Amino acid sequence: MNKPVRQSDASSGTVKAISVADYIVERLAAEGIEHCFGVAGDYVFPICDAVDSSAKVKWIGCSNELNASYAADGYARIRGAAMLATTYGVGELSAINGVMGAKSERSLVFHVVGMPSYQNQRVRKIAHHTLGDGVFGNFVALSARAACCHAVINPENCVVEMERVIAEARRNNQPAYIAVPSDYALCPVASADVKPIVPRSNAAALQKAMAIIAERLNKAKSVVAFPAFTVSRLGLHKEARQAIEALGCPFVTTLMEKCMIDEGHPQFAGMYAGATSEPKTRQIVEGADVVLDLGGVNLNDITTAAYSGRLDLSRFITVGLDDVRIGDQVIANVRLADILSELAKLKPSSAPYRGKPAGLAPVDGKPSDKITMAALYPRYAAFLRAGDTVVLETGSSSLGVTPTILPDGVRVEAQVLWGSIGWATPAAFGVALADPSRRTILITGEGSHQLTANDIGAMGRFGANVIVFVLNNSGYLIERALEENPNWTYNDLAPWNYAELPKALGCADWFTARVTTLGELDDAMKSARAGKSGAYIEIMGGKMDMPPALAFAHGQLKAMYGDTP
Ligand SMILES: Cc1ncc(C[n+]2csc(CCOP(=O)(O)OP(=O)(O)O)c2C)c(N)n1
Ligand SMILES: [Mg+2]
Repeated sequence: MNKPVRQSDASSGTVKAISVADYIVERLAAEGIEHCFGVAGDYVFPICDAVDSSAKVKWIGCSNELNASYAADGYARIRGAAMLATTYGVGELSAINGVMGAKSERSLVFHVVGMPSYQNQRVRKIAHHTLGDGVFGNFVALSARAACCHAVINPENCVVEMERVIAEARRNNQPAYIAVPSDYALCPVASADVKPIVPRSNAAALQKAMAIIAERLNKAKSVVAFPAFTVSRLGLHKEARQAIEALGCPFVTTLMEKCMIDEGHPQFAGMYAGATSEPKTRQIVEGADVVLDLGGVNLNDITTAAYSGRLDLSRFITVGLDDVRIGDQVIANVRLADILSELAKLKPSSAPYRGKPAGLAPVDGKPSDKITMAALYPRYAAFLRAGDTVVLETGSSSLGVTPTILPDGVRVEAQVLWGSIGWATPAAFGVALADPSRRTILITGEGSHQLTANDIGAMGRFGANVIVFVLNNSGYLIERALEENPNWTYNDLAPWNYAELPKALGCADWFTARVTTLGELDDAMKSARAGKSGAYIEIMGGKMDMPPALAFAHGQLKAMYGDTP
């Protein structure tokens, strides 16, 4: 693959080397990428042309680069990697929030940016999309910080640099930034004899790590497994489940790992969220002799319900993507996938844990009742089924859905740590394109949706048949709850007619509804499920009607933000 493929030019009968731009697209296609999200621009035309003429990668134009970066993040979570193409300065800077979010949440986005030509850079021409100072490195420095590695490509370094950044991005499962001057992009790529670098464990380090882990597990009176969101990003769901089944111990998840392993699994001991956990779950985690952290769980303010848990980190065995940490001892050069497969070979020392899987919450309320949050969340659980992928937005909805037990076979994606509102709408688009065999369900608040709703149009254009639920509760409810005073005007919004957006944005065949009663909601859910095209349901909720987890946070403001000094 790395030997530049030769293309024959039928008209002249000659054989010429593939261009840098074509090589980059081909090489990324070999990483399993079939779509490129982006916005065109002159400096990036060679990359756009290479995508448009590629038989392997399809151009997916988004309304803006921020949306494209979120869509690429969603795609990468399902496919393992995504491609994002933006133009110099103005384009790449708009994408930075989304790329940085992918870095934070460990999602592998290849961000390819077209730069002004080498010739113009060399003579410091004053060019558009610059500060007018003849300096061309300003934005490379910024975009590179949003990635875990970067390369500025020329025809000679292209083959080697692509292997380096691909390997490094895979090692960290984080974005790579690839900048290409527009004239270099059209040059023939120089061949180089390199092979893809696949990150592997060092055999001796793996053996050492496993010996220490096995000893700790054998001595422990109680073990709990904590599979982390990184397991999902690396597509290691099955391997993590097999490891946990071999160990026989209970496992818990935080809301970042919602449904990563079925919640109906007999070893599932509930969702851990500090003091808001079920008492039994809390006891299993906080009382465990060993907490086996598989992938590096992120114990932040959201996942620990305002740091309300009592976790003793000295009892943690943390298996990272590349190392294992036990107390102060670190064993480097071991890969998570290899540890999981070694753990799957262990034998449980006692009978496996068997929890009582909690059933779905009952669906209550009369058809004529107004929609309350107490009635809404069990309805989502009843609506969802195996084969659905739910994309959850930051806001009251995510705090309502995550504590609700969902059916087996449902996958959930949320941007809990980075928490940039507007993410979920384009991310759902990327998720839907990444795996059309599953149904993608977007659950968002209307305030978040206002940031990126324009790419509902792209969903329609590219046939992504997402079912969209928009909770319209007259503003930023989560923010109202996170303050003493819920009535600050900055938490109010322009009152859009959300249910009319799909039509205005070109989704002519979508089912749309605005629902105010439970009966209307139930009917709309049935119609959305029955249809093959996309669907868009605007749910009218109460201005201060919030799920219990948010009400809890409202009482914990000092713990979350610190006291007034
Ligand atoms: C990019 C960005 N800007 C601002 C915020 C702060 N913020 C967090 S949640 C939120 C409001 C969400 O409101 P909505 O989507 O309507 O959900 P609700 O809580 O009302 O259900 C805001 C503004 C953020 N997280 N990200
Ligand atoms: Mg709202």
